[in-house]
Amino acid sequence: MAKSDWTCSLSAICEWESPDYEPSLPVSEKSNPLTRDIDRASANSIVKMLQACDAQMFQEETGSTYHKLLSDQVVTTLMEVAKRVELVLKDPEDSLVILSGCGTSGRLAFLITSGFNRALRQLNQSPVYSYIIAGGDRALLSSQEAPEDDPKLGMLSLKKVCEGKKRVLFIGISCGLSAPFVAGQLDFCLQHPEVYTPVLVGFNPAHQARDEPLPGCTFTFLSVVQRMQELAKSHQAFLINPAVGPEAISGSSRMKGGSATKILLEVVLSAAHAAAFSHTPVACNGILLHLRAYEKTLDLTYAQSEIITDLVEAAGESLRCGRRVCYLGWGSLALLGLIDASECNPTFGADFEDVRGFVSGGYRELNNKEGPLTALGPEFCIAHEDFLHQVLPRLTDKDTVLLIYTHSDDVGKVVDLARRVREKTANLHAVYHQTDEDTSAALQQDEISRLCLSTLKIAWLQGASVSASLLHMQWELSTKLVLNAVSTGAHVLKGKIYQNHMIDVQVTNSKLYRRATRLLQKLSGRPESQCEEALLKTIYGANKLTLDMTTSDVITHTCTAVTRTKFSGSKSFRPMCPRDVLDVPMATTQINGQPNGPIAA
Ligand code: S6P
Repeated sequence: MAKSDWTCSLSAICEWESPDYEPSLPVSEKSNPLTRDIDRASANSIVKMLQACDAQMFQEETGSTYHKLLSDQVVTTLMEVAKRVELVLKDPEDSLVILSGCGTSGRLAFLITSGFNRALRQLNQSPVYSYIIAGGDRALLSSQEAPEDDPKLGMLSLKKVCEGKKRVLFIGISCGLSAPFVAGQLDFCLQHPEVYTPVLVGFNPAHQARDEPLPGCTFTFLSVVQRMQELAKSHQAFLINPAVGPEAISGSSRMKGGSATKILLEVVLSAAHAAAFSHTPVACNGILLHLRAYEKTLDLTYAQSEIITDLVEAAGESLRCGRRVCYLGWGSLALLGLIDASECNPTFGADFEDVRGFVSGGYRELNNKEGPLTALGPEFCIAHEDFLHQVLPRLTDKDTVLLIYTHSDDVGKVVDLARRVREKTANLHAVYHQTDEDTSAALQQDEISRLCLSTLKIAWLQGASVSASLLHMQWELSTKLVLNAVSTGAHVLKGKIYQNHMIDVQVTNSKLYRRATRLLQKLSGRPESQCEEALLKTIYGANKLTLDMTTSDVITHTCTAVTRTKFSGSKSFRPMCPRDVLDVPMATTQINGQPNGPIAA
């Protein structure tokens, strides 16, 4: 990066912390000054911007209003929560640790609980972790944004999972401190302190929690947080809410929000396991070392930014010409592929076939509560066999395929699949993690590299200080960063982002409804009431709004929005383009001058 660019980005790194920067928005909804021009950037610059945004997760506290990931206050709370988990691990009878969330937060709850239950089984201990995702298991693989708005559903699903339990540590994840589903669960915990200890994970300061009334409830997310703050003084509730800076794509909490969730909860659960099973008491130093290991993960991953750029370019080209990107993965890395792919619909208005993930072993490997979901439709066919039957026959060089694996997977199987894909497309790439000492699969790896157009190989040091489980968690984070970059970068190149805002979004819950109204305001400069009116006209497909429409609540609006499809009649939804709803020319010089082309027809 040229020196002048650095100077510019260094000020941009901290700009969002100024009290004058988008003051009405919580951190999780602010637009990141680093990515203001991401829509006009080359693949190479996109990757650099994502790297700079991710690095903000580990920015030191500057004495500003924001606590950061490495702040004393955050580390202390992580230790306290780890000790609570340790108690459950030592006396698991009638106890549970529950991780719950909506969208990406629920998917990460699943990923993390699966990994730590597996670790318990390996130690011949019974599993104590359970996950809840709004909308049930289908939400692990597809966009289900509406259940997020239902506090009662959250409460009922928590009650159901905890039937008969005497002690529950409940960890609610809501990156924006905003999901009513999670607020309902936390409220329930606060009403039953004899059983439940609530923990909230999110990435806004407490006062920025959402204060919108919830239908049928006397509480808001903010009021729940305030009650928790009171109880936190006596360690009866815990708040883990460092600021990690605005997302690269405004509000896209699947990115840093998801990564930071994974980091924080793995740090907590790992410390608890070490204390319960390896005589290593929970200590500040251990927590900090683990956090720093994740910081190194970012460095090691982005050290490969040239190859990540190649992947973004290849995937972007596929999407631009209406073709697809496939992730073929093994083990938990494959799950990160499924998660990344599932997020492309709510973020970019993508069709499920645009970016699709497949896992070796299918639902057997996934081991989700509700079992195989294939009956729900092709979107839920996730095994490599499904790929071979449904996708492979139609693959061409215009499709991009990524193999995602580590040296501890069955590399022979990776070679077999690579050969079969190579017969149909040369556009094959590998994302591969290996320890520096391991050479066992060297020959097979050479063969894969020969078959692939590019190989992103990350070699990790496995010294005495790095356990196998830490290494695996680092591989997962690294894979998440690479896949987030590929899918985000590719959709940016396709023209699905305006400045750094999502513009092809279906307004399927109240958070998205509010965000859409704000975006219209920002881009048109018109008053809020006029923008909301324009949005409603689009939702109801009406030139004139009836009294019924204007007096309905937001949930009714979003339920109607769910039924709307794109006017083009294409498989996916119509871009929520401000030009369509306001009928005013947007900053057209910027849009039309882009290499990415116009944002909406
Ligand atoms: C965000 C993703 C969404 C969120 C969900 C929960 O990129 O598309 O599905 O994960 O809305 O958000 P939160 O703030 O409660 O974690």
